[in-house]
Amino acid sequence: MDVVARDGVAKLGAVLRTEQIERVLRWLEAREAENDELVKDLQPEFDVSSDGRRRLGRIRRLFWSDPRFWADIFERSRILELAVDLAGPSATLLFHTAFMKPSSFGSEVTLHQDDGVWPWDLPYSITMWMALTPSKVTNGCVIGYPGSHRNGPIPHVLKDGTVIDKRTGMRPRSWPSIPSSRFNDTPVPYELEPGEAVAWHHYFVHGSAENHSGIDRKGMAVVFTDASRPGFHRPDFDYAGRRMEPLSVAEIKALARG
Ligand SMILES: O=C(O)CCC(=O)C(=O)O
Repeated sequence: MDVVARDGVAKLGAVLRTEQIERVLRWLEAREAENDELVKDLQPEFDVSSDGRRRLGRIRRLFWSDPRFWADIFERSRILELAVDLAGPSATLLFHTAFMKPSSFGSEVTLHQDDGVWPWDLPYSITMWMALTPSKVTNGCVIGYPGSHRNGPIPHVLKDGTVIDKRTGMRPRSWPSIPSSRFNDTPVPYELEPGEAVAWHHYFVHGSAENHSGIDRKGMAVVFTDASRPGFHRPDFDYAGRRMEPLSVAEIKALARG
């Protein structure tokens, strides 16, 4: 897609239908209701309020935890068609993560390039982020800097200022990020209605603010890589040391057909 090549980011319009959004929200609510032992496999991160209330902030590996459910959602929505449009016919699913940002105490996602927080080099990848609730400035929508992908990788640092070198194997205790002082202007907000999506390049600098509103801001991100690019090496293990199972669009369609 030309806009992603030019700006590093593009709004995609509606990707999920109302019925699909409702099914996905129910699936996520079921995970929220599960005990820690069941949800552990989804590598959860929690947000905690000042008075000690705890809610899911992020869960990973959604597709691989329930392939038939997700293959059906992907095939009946515009996800697969857009993946091929944006990453080419060799589009391969690497990650599927829900970002739950609960009302009142949903935490910030600090500025980063997706490439900067991945422990591998992927020659070309795109992230498609889909809103499951209204996603607005008031409840912490995705924000970013159009054009920030043009100069390639930017050094990422940990909270203590340590610069991350992904080639030495990255398992940082805190999430690496790009200091906001690097930018003179304020980031652009990407406000979305439920079902709408925004896609970005792996060098696009983005993040999101805390959610102090009374409305949850739920969204999910899928990352597709172009497995046909020279230099592509299939990643073996994810952040948690778990074996990865990248899936081509054809494999996802086959799963949907059962
Ligand atoms: O959901 C968010 O607030 C941020 C998502 C994000 O940074 C990502 O998908 O890389």
